[in-house]
This record gives sequence, structure tokens and C-alpha cells, in this order.
Amino acid sequence: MQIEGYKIQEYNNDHLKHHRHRFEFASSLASNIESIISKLVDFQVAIPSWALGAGGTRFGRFSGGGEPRNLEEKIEDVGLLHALNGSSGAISLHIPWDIPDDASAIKTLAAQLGLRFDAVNSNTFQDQASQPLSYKFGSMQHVNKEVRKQAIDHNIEVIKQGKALGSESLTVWLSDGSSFPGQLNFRKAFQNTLESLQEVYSELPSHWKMFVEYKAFEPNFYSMTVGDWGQSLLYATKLGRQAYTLVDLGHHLPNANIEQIVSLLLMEGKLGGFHFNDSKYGDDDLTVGSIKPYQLFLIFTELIDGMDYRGMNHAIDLAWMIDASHNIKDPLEDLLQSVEAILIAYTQALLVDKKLLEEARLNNDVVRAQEILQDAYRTDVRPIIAEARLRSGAALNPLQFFRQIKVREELIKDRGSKTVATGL
Ligand code: RM4
Ligand code: MN
Ligand code: MN
Repeated sequence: MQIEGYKIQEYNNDHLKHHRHRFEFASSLASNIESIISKLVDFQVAIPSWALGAGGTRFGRFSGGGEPRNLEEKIEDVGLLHALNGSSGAISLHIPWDIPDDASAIKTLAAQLGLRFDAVNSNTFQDQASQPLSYKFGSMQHVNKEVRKQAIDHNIEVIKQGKALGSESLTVWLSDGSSFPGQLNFRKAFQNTLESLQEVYSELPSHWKMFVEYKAFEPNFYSMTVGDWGQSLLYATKLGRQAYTLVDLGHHLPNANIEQIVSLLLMEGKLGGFHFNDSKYGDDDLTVGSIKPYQLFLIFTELIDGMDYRGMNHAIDLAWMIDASHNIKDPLEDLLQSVEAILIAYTQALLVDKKLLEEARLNNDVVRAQEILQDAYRTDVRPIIAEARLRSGAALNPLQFFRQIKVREELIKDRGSKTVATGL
């Protein structure tokens, strides 16, 4: 399914008057409204190929129908999102869930829909039917060199696939670790992992980045070999200039101060990528902004501050990606909500008066500092984001339009109600 541009225009025209009214008020709240809008137009969030079907939990999976049956249909779905919101112009693939049969045809299809390929993701956390050795006791940390080699070779293969698609980064998330005390020699597990990562790193094209993603627990519940940002930073530093830490919002112990982590990683020039989701307990992979929108705003405030301090381009110098897996919502609706939540937090963070905030800090005026932040956070920036969408030819309200033209119903008609996408 593809949405014709004129239909979006018609829809926007029907809602233009109402929008103009709201936008006029919202734009009066910001002195730099044009610069904010152009930043919003540029800002793109990559959609993970594994989020286009219903996610499962260990207790089951409930497909809503019309799920993409192959990579082409996944790309088609991301194309739909991008047509609707103008901010989902990239896709991140997980190998081997999404191996392209014909890379150049896939590349052409993506380009037609205005999409590029973001980081490619390797997978050594599951055993594939065709693979000779098991990752039950880890992959890059494994005590058996042959298993480590298999994991290294897989990552090199993923780089190869990514090169064919025009991707420029590799994300390595390892489930390696241990579930019981005594199971693992921590030092040896670290060394093995580092050496394995080094072998992969040496195969990276010179313009590529490697992201080392950490996670505090799950599937291992006693130790994780890349368990926190300190460990990730250690690997990334030892690997070299092309290696970076990747922060996934759901991968921390409860109540971790993620905004501080982000700030320090940026200070060190070692923050490379970001996985957005939300959670209440663990790696819940819920819709971005559905549980802790204030935390998301605080994180964005540090992201912008740190990026501006280093003269980085918000739109392209970090890899922005959603990493969520929803088990009860329509995956496309959920992704529209997630992208919107990201843009809201980003815009609010752009509204923070940094000069006044710094002044308040220098005067130890704690109350004033809080007021400045919350002033920005409590601004309804949605009309500003809608304006950015209007200017990029996307829908004023993507979710409403999605329902109005019955996208899911169309997809079910095309693909059937029993389809199940590859992924989690
Ligand atoms: C992990 C991690 C990775 C993602 C997999 C599917 O928890 O977040 O980034 O690729 O899940
Ligand atoms: Mn992740
Ligand atoms: Mn995760």
C-alpha cells in the first residue's frame, strides 16, 4: 500500500484552519521558531525492522493481522510511516531476521520511498537452525574459540550485508553473561569479548561506526558482559575511534540517571547511538514517552546541550532509532506515537533557555533552574511539530489520518489476517 500525496494534502486542507490557529499561539512562545522548525524537518528516527509486527512476550504473541511477510513489505510499512509523519526516513535491519535476497532491488525500493538504511544489527543471542555451534553459554565471550569465531564471522557477514545496502554502522548487542555466581570468569569473559570485538572492528570500512550496546540484565540474570555504560565505554575506548557506546533507554537498572550518562558520554565524544523506548520495570519496550515523558525531556535536554557543545549536527551525528516491541497495539500506530513523543521531547528541549539556566546554576538558584526546565516541558509544542510536518508534505495528524484512511484494514486485505513478521 502507498499513500498518494494528494490525499494527504486534502486531509491537511480540511484541518488547516484549526492548525493555523494553534500554531500561531505556539509560535509566539518561541523566539527561534523558524530554526526549530527546520531542525524538526531534518530530524529522522530510524524504524527497526523487528517492530513492524506484534512483539511477543514469553507467554505468547498476538498478531493483529496484516503484518509484513517479508523484507519488501517491512520497507513498505516504514515508507507508510514516513509518508505520514515525514520523520521516519530510515530503517534498521536485524540480520538474520531480514537478509535481503537482492540487495540492489531492496536499496532501490527503499530509495523510492525516501528511506535510507541505518545501523545493521547482528544477532548472536539466538541459535539459528543452520548454525553449527550454540550460543547457549554466550557468543563473543564463549570459552570455546570456535563459538567465538562463529560469532565474529556472523558480524563480519552483517557488515557485508550492510555495505551492499549503503548502511554505515553496525550495532552489536550481546546477550552474553552468566545467570549464576561462579559460572563465569569475569576477566576472561571481558578479554574474550574484547578480542572478538577487535576482530570485527578490524573489518569495518573506514567511514563506518561500531556501536556497543549495553544492557543491565536479561537474558542473563547474574552478570552481563556488556552490562552498563562503563563497560561499554571501556570496550569502545579500547577498540578505537570508530567505536561508540549505544544507549538503549530500557537497559538500565531502575531509576538510573540516564541524562547524566548521556551527558558524560557526549563529553567524551563516545556516544554514538540511541535506542528509544519506555519502561516501568525493566526492558519493557513500551511506546516512547508513554510512562516517563519528563525523563525523556531531561535526556533530550542533555543530548542537545552536549551535541551543541561539541558542534554536532542533531540530525545526523548520532544514530537515532526506536527499539520497541509492542504486544497489544497496532505496531504502526505505536510507532507513530513513539516518533511523535520523540519529536515532542526534542522540541521542548530546544525551547530550554540555556543562557538563563546557566545563570541560575552560577547563582545556585535551584528553584529558578527547575522553573526554567519545567517552563519548556509544560509547553504544548504539538502545533510546532505539525507545522514541520505540513512543510515536509506529511500529515498534520498522522495517527488520525492513518485511522481515517483505514491503513490497517487495507494491509489486512492485501496480506491477510494471519501473517506473522520475523522479529521478536
Ligand atoms: C535487545 C536490544 C537490541 C535489540 C534486540 C532485539 O534487548 O535492545 O538492541 O536489537 O533486543
Ligand atoms: Mn536496543
Ligand atoms: Mn532491549
